[in-house]
Amino acid sequence: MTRGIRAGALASAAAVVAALLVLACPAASSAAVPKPVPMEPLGMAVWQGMQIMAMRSTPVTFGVFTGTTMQVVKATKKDSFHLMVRLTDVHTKAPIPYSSVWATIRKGNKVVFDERQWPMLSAFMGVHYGNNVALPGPGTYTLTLLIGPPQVARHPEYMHVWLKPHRVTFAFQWKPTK
Ligand SMILES: [Cu+2]
Repeated sequence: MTRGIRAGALASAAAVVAALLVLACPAASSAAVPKPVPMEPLGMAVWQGMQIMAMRSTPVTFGVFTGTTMQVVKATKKDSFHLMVRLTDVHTKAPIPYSSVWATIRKGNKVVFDERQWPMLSAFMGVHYGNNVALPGPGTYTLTLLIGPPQVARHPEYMHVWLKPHRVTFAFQWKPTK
């Protein structure tokens, strides 16, 4: 276990160096990189060393690439926010890809949103699972996230964790901005 953590610390240090390199690279600061979007946390939980962080930002237009075509999903006036779920290793802070995230939002007992979160790339956000969400109005909601086990080959340190689907629920407030 100690070995895994030490290796994790090394990976983390390497990630910091890589991030600094990206920041120092002039190409990375071109107009193609979007401006940071203000984000608000909706909830956070830890599952077997995986941090599950739900956040929202203003709705965004995104593209879903199928391998041959780019399907553009436009942000509409009906959208309340862009829901982002970030899965990271609590020890190394490395993002965890190859998982699946399903989001269900309820107002009381009524389901108002029930959709897959797309595995998503963002220059500002990094690897996350996201989708735009339209809520019926202001109020208190509950967000349930169903996190699927990453279906991928794993190095030994990840062979005994995240083997069954895991559900977390957060309560949050929504008040539309005018
Ligand atoms: Cu996103």
